[in-house]
Amino acid sequence: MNPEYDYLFKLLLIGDSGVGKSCLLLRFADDTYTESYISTIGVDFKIRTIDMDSKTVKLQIWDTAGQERFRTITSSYYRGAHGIIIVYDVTEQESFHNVKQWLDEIDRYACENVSRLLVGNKSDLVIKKVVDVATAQDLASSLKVPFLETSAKSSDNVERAFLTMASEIHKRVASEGGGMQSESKETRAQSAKINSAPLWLGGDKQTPEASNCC
Ligand SMILES: Nc1nc2c(ncn2[C@@H]2O[C@H](COP(=O)(O)OP(=O)(O)OP(=O)(O)O)[C@@H](O)[C@H]2O)c(=O)[nH]1
Ligand SMILES: [Mg+2]
Repeated sequence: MNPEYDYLFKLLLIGDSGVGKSCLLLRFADDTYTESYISTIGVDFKIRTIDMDSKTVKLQIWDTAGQERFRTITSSYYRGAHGIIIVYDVTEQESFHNVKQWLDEIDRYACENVSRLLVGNKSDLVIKKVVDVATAQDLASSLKVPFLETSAKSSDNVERAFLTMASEIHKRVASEGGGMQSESKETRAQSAKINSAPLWLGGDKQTPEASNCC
């Protein structure tokens, strides 16, 4: 046995369409960025392995479509997630307003002890900014959720956001006394399905079972 990692953490990115979820993942996993907007269809994922406290942590990061029509597919990924990042766009008030609805989705579909992180993306668009830091911080504090503003475009805080999430999960795992060291059969099956068909269309019977709680 020669495991490539000590921990496998499954993260999920959620939030309104166009807030920059895919760009954040692209920046974190591949250190690239594109201005062109290709809306995510269903779900996709990327992997990045990091070192944390002398441990190798494999982050399997699921990127979901923000569009309403994919909600049935995307909600089936909540339950397997150890951490969920809720993203809004600092230049779109509506996307911040909808954070509460995304949190309700987490309450409905995710594990009770899932780690959460609030992220306000597009912080580089200073002039167009309409959601101020203090308002977002107040919401995050009231929810006891860590909060960061990021820019997938400039890279600002992107690394920090994902590492904060990983660290939160690590702390929780340590306090709970273990778990997550190995990839479950279900995860492998789920990954294999996505690998063979990275872009999903709605109503597909391949939607993974939502039974395996993190
Ligand atoms: N200025 C700026 N633009 C960004 C940033 N992040 C993303 N964008 C732009 O916002 C648009 C949407 O980005 P995506 O990452 O595709 O948005 P998404 O949240 O994945 O959208 P869905 O897949 O439809 O849910 C693209 O045109 C990006 O170039 C950022 O940090 N700054
Ligand atoms: Mg996307």
